[in-house]
Amino acid sequence: TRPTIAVVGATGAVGTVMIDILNSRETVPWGEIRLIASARSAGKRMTVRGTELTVVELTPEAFDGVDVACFDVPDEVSAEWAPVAAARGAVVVDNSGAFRLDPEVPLVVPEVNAEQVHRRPKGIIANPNCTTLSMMAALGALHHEFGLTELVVASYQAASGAGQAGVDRLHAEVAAVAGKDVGSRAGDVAEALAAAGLPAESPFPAPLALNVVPWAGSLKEDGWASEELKVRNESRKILGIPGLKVSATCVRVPVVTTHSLAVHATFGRQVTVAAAREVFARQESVVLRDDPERGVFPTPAEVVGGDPTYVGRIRQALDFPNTLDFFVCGDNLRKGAALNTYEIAEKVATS
Ligand code: 11C
Repeated sequence: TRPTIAVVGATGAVGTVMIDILNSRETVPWGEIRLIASARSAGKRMTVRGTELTVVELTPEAFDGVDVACFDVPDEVSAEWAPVAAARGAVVVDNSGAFRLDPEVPLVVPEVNAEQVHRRPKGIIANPNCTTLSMMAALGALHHEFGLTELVVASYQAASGAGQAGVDRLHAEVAAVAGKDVGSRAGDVAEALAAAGLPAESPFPAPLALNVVPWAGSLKEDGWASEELKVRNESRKILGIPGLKVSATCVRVPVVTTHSLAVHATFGRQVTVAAAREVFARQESVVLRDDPERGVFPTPAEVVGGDPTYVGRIRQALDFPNTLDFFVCGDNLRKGAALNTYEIAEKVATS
C-alpha cells in the first residue's frame, strides 16, 4: 500500500502552498492525503488532487496510520505535537524552528544533505528557516566543489516571511501611501500611515512601505536578531561545517513574497566566476540569471511563484582571495518553506 501523508497546519500560509505543490505534481507517491489543523479550521473542505477533503482536528488520533507528517505550524505547536505524531509512528518533517538545532534531529536541504533523512532517532526531520534555505541550494553546490570557509550575507526579506499578517500590513501600508507625495522627509511615511487609520501596532518595527527595515525576528544577545543567528547556526549545521565563520544582517524590504540575499562567500580552494557558473549549471534547482550587460539578474518580482533558486551578479571579489559575491532570490514560501518540506517528505517515502 502507498504511504499516507498528513499536512498539519493545512489552512495556514505555508500549508496552503504545500497543497498547491501536492496539486501541481504530476505524480505523487501517496495513498491517503490527510489535512490536519487547529479546532478553529477543522471541518473546512479543501480540494487536493481532485478530491474534496475535510480538514480534521489536531488530536493524537489524527496521526494514526500516518507515515509522514509535514508540520507547517508555529514553533510552540510543533514543540508539543511533533513528538506526539512521532510516537504514533509518523516521520515528522517540521518546518518550525523548534527542533532545528537539536543534535538528534537532522536539518535537511535535499540538494545538500539528503542522506541525513535516514538519521532521525526522534522520528523528526527539521526544515530550515526560509532565509537560510533561500541560498542553500546555490551555496551547497559551491561548498561541495570549493570548500566554504567564510560567509557574509545581507538579506532582503519579503513581508510574507512574517506570515499573512505581514502581507496584510504591507498591502495596507502601500494603499495608505499610494499616489501621495510622501517619503521625502523624516516621519512622512509614518504620518501617512497614521492618517490612513492604520494601527501603530505592526508585525514590523518601522513602516515597510517606501522603506527598508533592518530587523527580522526577536532580539538576542549583543544586539543580534534571531533571524541572523538562525542563518549562522543553520548554515553551519546543513553544510556540516561547525566552525564556519558567518556574519549576517537581516533586512525586511517592501516585497510581498521571495527573499533575496547578497552573498559574500570565501572558499578554501581557488574559485573563478566561470567555474562557479559551471557548478550552478550542473545544479538542477539553480537557475542562472546573470547577464548584466542586458540587464539580466534575478529580482523577487520576476521569480516569485517558482521553485528554483535564482542566481545572478556573480563576481570575483576584487580585494578578497578565493571569494565570490553573488545575489540569490528564492520564493520563501516555496523552496524557503513548503517545497523543501515536501521534497524531504518524498525522500522519506521513496528511499
Ligand atoms: C522571516 N524567515 O522572514 C522568517 C520567517 O524560523 O521559520 C520564518 C521563521 C522561521 O521573518
